[in-house]
Amino acid sequence: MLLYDFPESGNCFKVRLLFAHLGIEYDKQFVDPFDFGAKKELLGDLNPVRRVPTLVLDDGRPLAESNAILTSFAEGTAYLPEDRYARAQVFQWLFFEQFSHQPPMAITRVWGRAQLDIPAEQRAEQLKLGNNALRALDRHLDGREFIVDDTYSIADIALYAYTHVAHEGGHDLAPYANVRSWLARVAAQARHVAIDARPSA
Ligand SMILES: N[C@@H](CCC(=O)N[C@@H](CS)C(=O)NCC(=O)O)C(=O)O
Repeated sequence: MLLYDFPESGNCFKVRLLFAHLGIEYDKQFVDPFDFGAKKELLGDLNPVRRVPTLVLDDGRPLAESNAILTSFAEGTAYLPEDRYARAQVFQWLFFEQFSHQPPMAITRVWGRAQLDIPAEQRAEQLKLGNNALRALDRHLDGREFIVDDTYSIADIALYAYTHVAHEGGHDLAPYANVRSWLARVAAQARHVAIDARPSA
C-alpha cells in the first residue's frame, strides 16, 4: 500500500500509529499540504478533497479521511470492538474528534509551529474551542483507563494524535490531569511510534 503522508500531520500520524501496532507494511509518499501544485498532481485522481492522509490499497483503490482508514484497518482487531454499543461509542469519539477537537487543535498547532502572527482574538477563540474539547475529554477520562470500555482502541489513537502535541499550538494540558495520565498510557502501548517516526516491525 502507499500512504500519501505528511510527517508532521496528526491525521497522518493516526494511520502510521495503527499500522505500527498492527505490523502493517506500506510505502510512503511525502505530500506538502501547503503546496497546492503537489497536492493536485499527487492526489488529484485519488482524493477529490486533496488532503493527506490518502491511502492507496494494494488493489489500487484509494481511501481518504484518517478515521475512515482507522476504522477499515481496525475491523476484526482488538482496536475496534465487536459489541454494537461499544463500536458506536468508538464512533461517537471519532466524530467528536473530527468536529470538536481536531479543528482547533490542528489550526493552533499550524499557527504555533509556523510562528504566524495571528490576531489575539482569533487565537483566543481557537484556544477556547480547543479547551472546551480537552475539558470534555478530561471529564470522560475521569476514572477510565481508555476512552471506551477501558480498552485501547482507535478512539484513543484518533484523540491522542493532536492532544499529545497540543502544547505546540499554545494549549496548556496542566489543568487536565486525566488527559495527561491517559496520554502516558497511550504512549506506553506496545509498538507505539512517535509522530515523525517510521513504523517498526
Ligand atoms: N478530516 C481529514 C482532515 C485531513 C487534513 O486536514 N489533512 C491536512 C494535513 S493534516 C491537509 O492535507 N491539508 C491540506 C488542505 O486542507 O488542503 C482527515 O481526518 O483525514
